[in-house]
Amino acid sequence: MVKVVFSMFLIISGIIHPESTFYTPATGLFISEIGRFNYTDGKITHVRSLTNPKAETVLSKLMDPKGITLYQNKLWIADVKRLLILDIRTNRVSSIEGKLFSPHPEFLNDICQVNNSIYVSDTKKNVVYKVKGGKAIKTLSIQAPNGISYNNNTRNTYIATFTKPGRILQIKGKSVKKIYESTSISGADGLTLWKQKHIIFVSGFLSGNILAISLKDRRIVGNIYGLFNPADIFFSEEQKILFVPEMGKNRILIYKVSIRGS
Ligand SMILES: [Ca+2]
Ligand SMILES: [Ca+2]
Repeated sequence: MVKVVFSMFLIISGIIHPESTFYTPATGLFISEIGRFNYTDGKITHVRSLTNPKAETVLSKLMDPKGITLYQNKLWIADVKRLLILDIRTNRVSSIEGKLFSPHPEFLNDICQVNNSIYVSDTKKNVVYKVKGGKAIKTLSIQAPNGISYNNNTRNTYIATFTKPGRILQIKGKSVKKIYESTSISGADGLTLWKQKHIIFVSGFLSGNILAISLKDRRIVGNIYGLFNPADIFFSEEQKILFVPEMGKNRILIYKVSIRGS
């Protein structure tokens, strides 16, 4: 039986209420920082190198930024009721404001690229939007959607729900299938794939843990316990590193991930 093993690699502290992480070896690590809730002190922090980590602010005066993703050299940021789009080469910023959403957004949470468009979950509105041509239109109705992740090999979209018990849904076209539901994960938040190994990682914001689940037989193949509000996790398949924004402890935990057995 396969077992996923996590070993601590690096801790980046002094990040105030981090929600989401995005990393590539070429760009380094981006982090969304909420700061204080309901104050416009949110920001995007960039850590260029993991071997010599220094936190630099690349965008400030946001409200409570959450999900981030890089698409076409632009960092897409879900900031409560609008999307911000930061060109990481020019630092130019544009936005898609709430009035361009149908229906009007309440609590935008996570973002991911699905083919040539961007999908955004809204945890309070119970919808997932599809962004195209500068507008965001409802594409799915789902209870409390939080983390969203796309597998471009299998064309499945995965959504974690911020519910008790937590759930993982698998979506293809208009078909929504519940593939995991358990009290061992509560308030599911981030979701990230290890495509090559058919493994999905999910964080429990309320249960304070991370599970690695096999997509083949839906068994738990690894876990991390004892976390304080882990939010939107990110797995770098190239580097086999898992990034965990531990919101309740104002830090990012970074683990090397390996697999035992077959
Ligand atoms: Ca804030
Ligand atoms: Ca989230």
